[in-house]
Amino acid sequence: AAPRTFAAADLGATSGRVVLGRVGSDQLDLTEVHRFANTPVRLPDGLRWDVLALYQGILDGLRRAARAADGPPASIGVDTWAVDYGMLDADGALLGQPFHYRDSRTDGMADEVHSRVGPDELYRITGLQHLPFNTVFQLAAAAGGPQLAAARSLLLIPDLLVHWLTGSIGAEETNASTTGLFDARTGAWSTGLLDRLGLDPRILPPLRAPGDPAGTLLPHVAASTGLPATTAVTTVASHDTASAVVAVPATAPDFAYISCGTWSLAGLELDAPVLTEASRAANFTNERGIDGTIRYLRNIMGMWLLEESRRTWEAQGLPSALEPLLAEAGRAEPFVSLIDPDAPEFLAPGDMPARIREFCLRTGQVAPSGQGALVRCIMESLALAHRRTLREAAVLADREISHIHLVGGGSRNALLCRLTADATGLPVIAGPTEATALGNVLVQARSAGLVGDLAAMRRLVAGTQELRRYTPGGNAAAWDAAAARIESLAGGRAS
Ligand code: LFR
Repeated sequence: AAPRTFAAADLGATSGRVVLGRVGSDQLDLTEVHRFANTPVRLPDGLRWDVLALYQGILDGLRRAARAADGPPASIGVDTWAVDYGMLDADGALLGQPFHYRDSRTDGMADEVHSRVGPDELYRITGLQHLPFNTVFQLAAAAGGPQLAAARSLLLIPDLLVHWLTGSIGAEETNASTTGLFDARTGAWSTGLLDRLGLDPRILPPLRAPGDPAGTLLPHVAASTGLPATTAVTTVASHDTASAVVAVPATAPDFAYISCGTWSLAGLELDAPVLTEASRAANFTNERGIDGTIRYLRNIMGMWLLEESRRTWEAQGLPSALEPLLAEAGRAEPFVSLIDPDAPEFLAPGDMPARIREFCLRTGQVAPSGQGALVRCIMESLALAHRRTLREAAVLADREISHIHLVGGGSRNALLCRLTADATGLPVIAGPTEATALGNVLVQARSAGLVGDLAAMRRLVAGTQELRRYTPGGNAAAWDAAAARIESLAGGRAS
């Protein structure tokens, strides 16, 4: 078949972009046509996403896509981060700007939910790791309020954007699996759970799977973008992490992946969920991938720690450019200070360098003495978290890991890739950087008949994208000692 073009709207926590992907039998090229900032806004009642600006950014991108040299895209797919949602009232109007998952209104809400459904039972149903911002906890914060009472449908962010583009209503299943309202075994909404939590099941739209059609553009969208009104919108793996995992360039079965951006999502691809008590205790998640696969992984705080540190430094008038900071970190003395990146105090926006120094002092360590030392501390601590997470995943899922695919923006960070290879003792294959957009495009291309199954999609990525290999080196005994040290500091919480 002749190559065709697909548009991916891919929104991350700090920026959004519209990317055109050209796909042929041995071709997979991406061109970014538009990039825009994603700037959350703090209102008196909490931290919100500016979802109208994000939608406008997508429309601006589509307008450019309409004029692309290779012709307009055959279809469009939308992916974003998970768990967050907008609600529509009976007239289809958006009820308030969606909350940001880092907003503190969910504090204490897990206890509220657990008093109705215990954490162990919740895990046996949903298989979801405990994160304070899971949709189920956000809804507990909304309970009793006027907006939830007026809601007729709850749409996860990508589903909301698809609704605005097409008028159609649906819940894409990879993202639905992150809500805490979805049954990990059956792959359906857990109506039993909704009942017990006092949530009206009718607000949850029918599920749709990656690859399903999601409609065509509404007439005013076609008119304002210049795209034909017949342009299809295709359901993709709308959870960005699920799209990134699609584009992991694995060609052998015994791989682990780390999707590394604002978060590091480290884990395995499985055929069936692991819902054991040990898995719950280790806080592993069973999120859905495409084609019924399970993304068995844990969230690690990721590059957020560095992004927030740089934001703080910039505000303080200190150097904040990425490359020089990483170079300085590369020269800094190893294993001076270590943190548990997943300590709860690192979740909310704020002065990350101060919080990191406090963590070190509180745990009887030296506080990092300068910017290079602090970045070194973040990078080594992330590498150790990668090691801990993947080793635990292998045990809990009873699988061998022979190599790691590190994809996403973090794959450009050579220091982190090298430290991850050294810490784990496993080769790291870094890239593609744009895994999420590639996964988005590939699922659309598959629906159009241009590429075959998941293995074929991955072969296409492996054969066309630039990858870098990091062979483990360094001092293995020093990494073992550092791993033991951080485990004792975290008091087992990070074990
Ligand atoms: C990554 C991600 C994670 C999810 C977090 C919050 O962008 O989607 O998978 O846990 O953001 O939604």
